Amino acid sequence: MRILVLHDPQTKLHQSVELLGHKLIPAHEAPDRIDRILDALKTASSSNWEIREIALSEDKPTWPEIPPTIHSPEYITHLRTIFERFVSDGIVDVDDPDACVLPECFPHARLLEAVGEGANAIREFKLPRDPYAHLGHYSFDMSAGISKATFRSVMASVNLAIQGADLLLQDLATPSLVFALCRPPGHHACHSLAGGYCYINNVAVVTEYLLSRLPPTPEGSIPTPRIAIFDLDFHHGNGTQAVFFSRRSPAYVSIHGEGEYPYYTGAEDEVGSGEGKGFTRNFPLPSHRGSTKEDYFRKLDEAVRVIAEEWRAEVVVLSLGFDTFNADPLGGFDLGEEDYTEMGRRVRSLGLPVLALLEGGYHALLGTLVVRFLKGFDA
Ligand code: SP5
Ligand code: ZN
Repeated sequence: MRILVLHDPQTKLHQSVELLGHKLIPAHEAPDRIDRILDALKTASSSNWEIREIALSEDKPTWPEIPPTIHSPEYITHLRTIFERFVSDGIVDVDDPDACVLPECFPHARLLEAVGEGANAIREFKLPRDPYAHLGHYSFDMSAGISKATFRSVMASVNLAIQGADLLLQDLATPSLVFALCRPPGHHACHSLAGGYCYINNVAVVTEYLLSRLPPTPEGSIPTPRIAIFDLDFHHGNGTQAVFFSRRSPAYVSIHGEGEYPYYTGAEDEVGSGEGKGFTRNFPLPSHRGSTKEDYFRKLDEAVRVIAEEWRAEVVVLSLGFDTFNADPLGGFDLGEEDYTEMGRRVRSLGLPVLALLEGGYHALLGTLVVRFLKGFDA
């Protein structure tokens, strides 16, 4: 079994803050997450996996292309320029290492009630001139602040995913796992919205990339290569679901905390639309002591069955979050350290090439959980 772990130190440049309850704190999604994982992998020093450093080039024209089906060009421009705009407008001091700009007003759908039929008929919010408003225009919560280095880390993160895809494509016949230590994560990011620590939807971008490079599948009712996105983060991947909701490939399946962040998506009756109907599946599960590990593994088996038997997927893209751990500060099912070995084993049982991208996971034992998962995958 070939297991490759990819990382880029530039993913650690980004640092943000978040509002948790009544406090503005350094974001749980912090740079040391990557070091925790690398340290644990090196300590475990198995000969079964190779750790490879990838460097996003200084040469910006070589940075990954983001398909307009996944993110709008104006949204990408916003991510790239908004911090500098705050600096050039004299709002932020360029030498302040902690400077991180956050939204303060969101274009909520019900605001249209105040402007009557005219605006309702247009059904869109025009981008305001004031840069303060841009952050709210392009985010759905306050957990995706932008600092000087954010865009560089965001590009390094999606670049890791693309490099991972290239490595997987080099040898599709050999069962293998490529795990890109993406940071920031991606699965909450929508077409023109950041949120939940996410800016670019890494999984969505890399899935489009894989689809454009895999040979077409001749047989079956789904004409494109069959990719399944398997979202194992504790939180529902609202962004990934949204961008692929009306498509058959990729199909999307998620197991996530019921009634948890991002609160408004991920119900069982969200199953896709149009020709994509039946190619989105959601398995919400009560968090912590509201469900047992047996409940979790039943859902996991059902999701594995859907991927293998209903969709007959050929490649799996894994949104791999570790905030399902019972002691995670932002999530948690009834899962202990040892359960990640079993999780890895069951994903491995699909017998398919897997490209895994890091999503959440905020406990100090993050590195241990990753090692356990890889050991299970390798077993
Ligand atoms: C990628 C990812 O995992 N993003 C998650 C962002 C979650 N941010 C909001 C967290 C709200 C937590 N609710 C309190 C739970 C206390 N047990
Ligand atoms: Zn999460």
